[in-house]
Amino acid sequence: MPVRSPYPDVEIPEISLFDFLFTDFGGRDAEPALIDGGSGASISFAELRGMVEKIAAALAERGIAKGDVVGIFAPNTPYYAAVFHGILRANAIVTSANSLYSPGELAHQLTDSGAKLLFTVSPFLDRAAAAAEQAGLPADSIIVLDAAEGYTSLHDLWGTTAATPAQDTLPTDTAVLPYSSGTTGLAKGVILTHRNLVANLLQIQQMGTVTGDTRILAVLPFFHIYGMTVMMNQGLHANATVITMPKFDLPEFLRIIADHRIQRVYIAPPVAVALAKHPIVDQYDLSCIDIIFSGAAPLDAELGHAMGKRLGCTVLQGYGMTELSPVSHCMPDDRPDLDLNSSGFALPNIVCKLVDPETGEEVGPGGRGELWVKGPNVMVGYLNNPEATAITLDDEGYLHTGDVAEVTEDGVFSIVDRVKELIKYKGYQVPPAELEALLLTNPKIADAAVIGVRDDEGEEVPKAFVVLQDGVELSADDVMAFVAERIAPHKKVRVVEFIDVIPKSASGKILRKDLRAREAAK
Ligand code: AYL
Repeated sequence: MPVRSPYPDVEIPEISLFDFLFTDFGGRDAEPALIDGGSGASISFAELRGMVEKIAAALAERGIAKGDVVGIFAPNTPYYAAVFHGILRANAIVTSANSLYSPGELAHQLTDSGAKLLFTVSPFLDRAAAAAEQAGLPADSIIVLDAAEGYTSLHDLWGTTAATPAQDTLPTDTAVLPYSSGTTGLAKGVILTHRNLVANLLQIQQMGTVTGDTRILAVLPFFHIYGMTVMMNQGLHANATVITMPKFDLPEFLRIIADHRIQRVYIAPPVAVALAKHPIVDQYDLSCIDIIFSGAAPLDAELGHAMGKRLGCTVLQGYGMTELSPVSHCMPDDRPDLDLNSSGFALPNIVCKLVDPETGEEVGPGGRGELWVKGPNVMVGYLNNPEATAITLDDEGYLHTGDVAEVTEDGVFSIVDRVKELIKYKGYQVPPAELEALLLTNPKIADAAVIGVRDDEGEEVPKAFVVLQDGVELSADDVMAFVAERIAPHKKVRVVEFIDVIPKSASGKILRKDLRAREAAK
């Protein structure tokens, strides 16, 4: 029997994300919507709406129209939100790129998504310009949020006299194309509609207590769906204040929490290690924190409890996936008593199945199975990739997550394993297929396979099994350096083992299971 959310369904209004977020600020029009944690500069809700409309007008003036894709390659700042919603207000689509991307990785996303323009910041210009060139975009298709000689800046856009275009967006139109490798293969554009994003905000709202008085820290990046939905858009929806940080730095993170009296901090598990253990934490007054919410990778309950005890706050865990807009399960604010190893209940409007990956049979409470999720937050599919869509979404509308879960009689879900090939390093996706393809471009490497293994601290890290060509010499360090030079730092290969042959099935598929068994036997 499918497991339904224990919460009553919420009604999803048939409106655009702009109308959902920018129609009524609950009287908080002049209050800060976003504050730059570093400088303290803030943008009010009314100012943000004005910027969004200006950016939409300027984009329309440049020929951006309904269905066009515009990239954002930038760290978290208040302007990120202005650009993001400006693009949507122009009836266009946002593709958000990882700030750590190399030019090659960014070029792939720009080409694959068909982006016509790219917003970035001057410190990223070298990579952005190289990527734009590789993707065949003209140099004047780059707009910088700050300022750079020879480039159009956001400041220039404020000068537009063009009218804001009519809103021509349907709830079923694509809003964003974040990239995810899903259960297999390379990173793909995940088609999330306005309705998907509006639905997930309403579903999340039922679980939490975020109000206009809440100050949320946004250190997790807005380019990733966690930061985008749970920090940026949830903050706007609740008329709360979002304090942005461009990148994680422990002392600055602690200072911003203390100075801005942050009540709600969203993290991925590696931050919990620092908060539970690092001595510097004691130097700051963090009594303002009510809730720390962890997602994106499994949180160790013992570590979570240690962090909660040290900071005197509630610790909650949630589960999600880019393809789910992203949250499908979480511990609600009023149930910190739930097992912290769990990811809580299914959100409203969600139905789940647990399915034994071997037999295809549904399993009930007490059993383990692959988690299948159905609900209004489930993606439409992968961009230009019907094959990947077909293996992920079934005819009944269930998304096959590739994660293995258990559920209690009370409907509390715990993620206990993964059957997909994806590796998560510090909460970020590392697609093994991408590393394997990259390794094979080295002429000294005959074959390669990559799986996730645990390092001494229990962190999941990519390990490469490498078969060398006959008679060549290549050290493990050489292999790691070869990869590191070509990709974002979170995708680095961190362990290398040379091997005679990669185990493969008759059809040539890498038998990752055998490699995992080989690791386990060590
Ligand atoms: P993606 N426990 C175990 N694994 C998890 C968890 C968790 N709590 N959360 C996410 N994952 C893994 O697309 C899992 O393998 O989205 C899942 O398929 O980068 C994969 O990460 C998805 O990776 C929130 C808000 C979680 C956001 C998110 C994370 C979205 C990460 C909970 O409340």
